[in-house]
Amino acid sequence: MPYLAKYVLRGSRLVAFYKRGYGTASPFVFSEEVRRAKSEGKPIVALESTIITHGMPYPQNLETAKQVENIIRERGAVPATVAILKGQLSIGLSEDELTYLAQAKGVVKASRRDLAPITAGKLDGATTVAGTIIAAQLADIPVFVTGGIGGVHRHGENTLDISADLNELGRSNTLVVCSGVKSILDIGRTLEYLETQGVCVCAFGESSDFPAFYTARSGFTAPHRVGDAQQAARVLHAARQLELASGIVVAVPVPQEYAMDEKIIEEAINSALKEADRNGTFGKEVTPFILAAVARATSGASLNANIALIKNNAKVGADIAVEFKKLKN
Ligand code: PSU
Ligand code: MN
Repeated sequence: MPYLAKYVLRGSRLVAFYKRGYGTASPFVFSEEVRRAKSEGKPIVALESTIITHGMPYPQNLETAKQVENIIRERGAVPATVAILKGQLSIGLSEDELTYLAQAKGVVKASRRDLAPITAGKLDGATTVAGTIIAAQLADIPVFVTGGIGGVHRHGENTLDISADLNELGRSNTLVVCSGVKSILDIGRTLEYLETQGVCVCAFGESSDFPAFYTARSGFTAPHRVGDAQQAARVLHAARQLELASGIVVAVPVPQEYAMDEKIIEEAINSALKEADRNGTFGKEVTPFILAAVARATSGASLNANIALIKNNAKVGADIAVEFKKLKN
């Protein structure tokens, strides 16, 4: 159920005061650009920040973050990168804030369980898919773009290493555009878990194949398919009318020219997983460790694929946000 909020300008930041909920102060601030977009009723696209701090090295992380934001603007929507800065949940970052985050040391990877301690401790936090969905829900931003979502890890049936992204998707009405899940994860079990959570998974485009991030096909078929942004927006609209309160994944395959060779990526992932095992890497460190090891093993080719797919996802997400706005009016 939406909060009833009264917005007040505090400096250059817009602060909301709630009539319901805990206390009266808003749990988040908008950037000036996002505040204006909100008041003008423009489409907004949420973006995560773990991909900046833990998913890509500097300076590619900063360049990509800025390019992704610009792609969204060019297509008629407004980007809202989410992060926690000195304990303040921030929806929309200035260029200075993005630059700071891309180089800052000690930024905490922020999933649902981490949000309160980061806020209370006035720390910097980079929101994961789960953390960003929570912010998008608070600020009523229906569309969110990222590269890949977390999932059930290989051997997750024993380790129980299952990303909180999946549960968050299950309890939010956000539409997340991504390129599927990486084959560092157990894709079959991830899809099963999403089904249990009631998440509507749609392949985007001509094919029903569920993409595997670096490659267009995972060998699994998505339960649904949307041909274009308008169709995706219609699914989002219908889900809201039905008050499902469970999320939607729109899985967009990596552009063909940047797709990686399946054998090469599989070998790189297998050796990265063994390295992680030898080092005793576990918990929240696993995903960032494997991403970096795979980038090293493929001499940066995986990073190029990652950059290409997130830019393409930004186009799709912006188009969905624009189409969804038309349906709402
Ligand atoms: N997959 C990627 N790049 C990423 C992540 C996943 O290809 O940067 C990040 C996202 O922020 C995602 C998080 O929400 O990792 C999942 O981490 P975990 O498995 O610890 O929940
Ligand atoms: Mn995990």
